Amino acid sequence: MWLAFTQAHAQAAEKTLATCKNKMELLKSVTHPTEFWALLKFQYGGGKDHIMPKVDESSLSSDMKRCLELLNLTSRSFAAVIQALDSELRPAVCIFYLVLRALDTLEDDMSIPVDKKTTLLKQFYTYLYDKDWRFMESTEKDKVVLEEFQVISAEFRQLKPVFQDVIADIAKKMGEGMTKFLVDKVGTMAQWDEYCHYVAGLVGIGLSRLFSASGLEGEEVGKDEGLANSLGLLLQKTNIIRDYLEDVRKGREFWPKEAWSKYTTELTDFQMPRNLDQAVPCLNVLITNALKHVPDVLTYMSRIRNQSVFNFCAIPQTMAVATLAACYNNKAVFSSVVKIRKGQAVDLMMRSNNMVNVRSVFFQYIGQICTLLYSDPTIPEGVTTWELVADIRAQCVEGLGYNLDSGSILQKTSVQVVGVATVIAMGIAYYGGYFVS
Ligand code: D3A
Repeated sequence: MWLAFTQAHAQAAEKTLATCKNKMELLKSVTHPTEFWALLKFQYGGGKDHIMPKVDESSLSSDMKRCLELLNLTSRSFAAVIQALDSELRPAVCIFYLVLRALDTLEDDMSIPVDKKTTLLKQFYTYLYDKDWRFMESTEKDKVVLEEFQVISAEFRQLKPVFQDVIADIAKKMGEGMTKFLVDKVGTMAQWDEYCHYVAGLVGIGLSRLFSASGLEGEEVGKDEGLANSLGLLLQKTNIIRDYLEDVRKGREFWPKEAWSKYTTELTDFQMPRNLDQAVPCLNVLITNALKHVPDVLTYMSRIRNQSVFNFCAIPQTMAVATLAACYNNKAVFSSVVKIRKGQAVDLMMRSNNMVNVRSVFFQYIGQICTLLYSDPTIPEGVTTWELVADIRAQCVEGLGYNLDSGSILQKTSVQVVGVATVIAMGIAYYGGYFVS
């Protein structure tokens, strides 16, 4: 009774807090009409239920229910997107996510000596078949996934063998790969790609294989590892760029030395206001490098046929491109964490539902970088960025023209004319000397 009373109060307090938070978010977006409208539609117009439908959990085993709770504990927003996947994929992706979260928690835990951690990471995939394995010594925020690993591994063993094989194979390769970067930091740009491949590219590859194995996507999606890898690299590089401050404060370095050593002798120096003139060009170089994965992402997304898989893949990608646009040439990366507004995030979620909308999101946010470059020709490293963003925008527009379902020649032609005109204008501005690094 007492418990019920306090639980009811806690729930009421949580609801009130959430309502206040929602109102605050609405206020933040009040000067951005599209976002304001998106927030209203999402909260009150059924948008939320459309993207994140409520799932009936009554038929699930108690272990699976606990896995869903763990998923919600470790990533509330992502949990909703995973639960919106069609039923064949939902449990497999949920377990894959928790297994990866456990591996990641081991990798991040600085309290585990390197020798012990190396063994744990390399052996990790075998623990999926060991009903007794769990790890009680972690000091990390998400340690619960290691402490309750028996529940996760029990559900793993309930999955279809084809799903089990994909998850175990990726966990094996990822654990092995992570050990290469336990002592040595990321040096060259090639090593940056290699590190991001182990921690996120392999996720893209594994998920793509799960999509195909479920029958919801064709074989091609699971077989093209290059494209799937690019999805992971764009996400991981975006996180690494955005989280500069948080990481250096925790004594971690994920920015590649080959890039930052051209501007400073210590990566930590970028935090100091007097070094911003060196920090920002390096930031721009890394963002340009991350944006190189965008063409692959567009090709990958254009192959996805199932609506729930499409939303699941597109939401993180549109958010990543919006984050990169917010970080570009932005000194704030070195003094705080640059985040997109909730209104913006909701607008992105609602527009991550088909290829035409995804292309228009990419076009818009890459356009934000173009506008910056256009308005300030002295932006450091701007010329290389310019060449790339012009290409990406052309690809977005080209795709838009050919994917318009209504198919009127006039419509397609007008989109192409606007696209070509934009690219020509960019070219004239560039070669006319408006952009100098
Ligand atoms: C590359 O992995 C994919 C993917 O490949 C085909 C498809 C969808 C999602 C992911 C990927 C992912 O997305 C998250 C991520 C970043 C780095 C690794 N991952 C990852 C780990 C495990 C799985 C899938 Cl199963 C992106 C992410 O975590 N977020 C946080 C929540 C955000 C979206 C981005 C949503 C929000 O509301 O803020």
